[in-house]
Amino acid sequence: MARISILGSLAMFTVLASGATPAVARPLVNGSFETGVAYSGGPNIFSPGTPAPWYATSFTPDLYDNTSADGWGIGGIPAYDNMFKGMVACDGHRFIGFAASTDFGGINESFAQQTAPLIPGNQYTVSACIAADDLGKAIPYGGPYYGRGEVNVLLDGNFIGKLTQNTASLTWESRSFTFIAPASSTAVFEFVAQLDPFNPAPSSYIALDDIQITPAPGTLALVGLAGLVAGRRRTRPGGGV
Ligand SMILES: [Ca+2]
Repeated sequence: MARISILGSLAMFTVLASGATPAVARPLVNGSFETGVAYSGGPNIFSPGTPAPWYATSFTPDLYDNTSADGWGIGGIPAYDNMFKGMVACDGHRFIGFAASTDFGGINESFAQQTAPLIPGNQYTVSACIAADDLGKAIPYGGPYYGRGEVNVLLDGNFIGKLTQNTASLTWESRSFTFIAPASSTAVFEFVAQLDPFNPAPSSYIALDDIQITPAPGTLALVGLAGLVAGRRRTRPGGGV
């Protein structure tokens, strides 16, 4: 009986693991900003350029579009002294730019998205391409931006991790961190521009692209196996299965 039970458990485990595949799909969408209208009336620095399901949560993040079809082109933002001029998207042809500045009393531009539900207790990795234009541009618009700022990532308003600052100007670099999904969450992820933590002129204009939230490989399998072990332990006192 015991042998049959173990085999049955393994079979059930396999079914659970394969049947639950859709639940571990990546919850975030449009993390590369490739789809959706950013500027219905043409690029405007006073309007947020966050294509759905992204939305701005503070001031007006800017969308860049290397095709110039919907956003600031490869020439950069003219009013910002050609901010990110010549910058090719890290992935696809669009990316977002946003600022942290000591000007205007201090601003931290930000944007957010409510993703598909998270699985409580599961580990996820947040990753992105990050870049900074630290050439001292956009003086009338919160500049000059000399910093290489960071990006704080919030889940439901709570800090879960940081995309750390660049080590070079105008260069895409990969950043990531992991977090454990809480027991309860509305799955609202917010990305908030931060000042350069080390530069005495800390105002920073930062770009992000290819944002991904990826379930950790094997996390579900571990959860399933733990559940089966717990289940077997519970059955033992009941009489020999
Ligand atoms: Ca992109």
